[in-house]
Amino acid sequence: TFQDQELSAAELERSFIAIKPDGVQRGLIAEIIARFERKGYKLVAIKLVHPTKDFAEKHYDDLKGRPFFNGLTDFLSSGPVVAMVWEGQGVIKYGRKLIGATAPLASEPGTIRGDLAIAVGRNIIHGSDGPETAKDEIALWFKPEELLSYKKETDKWLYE
Ligand code: IDP
Ligand code: MG
Repeated sequence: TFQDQELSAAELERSFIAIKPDGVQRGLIAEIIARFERKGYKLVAIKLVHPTKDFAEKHYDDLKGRPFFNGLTDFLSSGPVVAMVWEGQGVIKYGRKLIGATAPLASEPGTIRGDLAIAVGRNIIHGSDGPETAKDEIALWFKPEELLSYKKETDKWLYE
């Protein structure tokens, strides 16, 4: 029924989203979280982490060999990061839309990077780019017990 509907598989889709050290230093944590929250996505895990260089290299494993890899992993491990898992229908793909293009100057206004950043190496936020990377990144950053499944009263006003 409307009152006690089960969440569908689509509504349980999850993405790994991280506010990088520049976003934390610039005081953009609340601003970024608010955009995912207002869309209707559900926060199911969050913590402040200072990643090691080794951990940053694991996170960006697919970019090993790129000329910016060393600078990128130095940067990710340069300070606290807000690591999060957001849940909801289409959150992986739509999360990338909320974030904007990799290069902030190519990001549309209205996106997080478009509104809040300039340089590609200081683009303030990370988001999983597909179901497989989402699964891998969530497993890398979080223990299973750190992910919370819960109902919100507003779920029934977000999904039909
Ligand atoms: P994404 O963060 O939009 O998924 P990726 O291609 O996965 O972009 O690259 C990961 C991160 O590496 C980017 O967010 C950006 O910070 C950095 N990066 C990507 N391309 C370049 C580049 O050409 N120069 C410097 N940094 C880059
Ligand atoms: Mg990426």
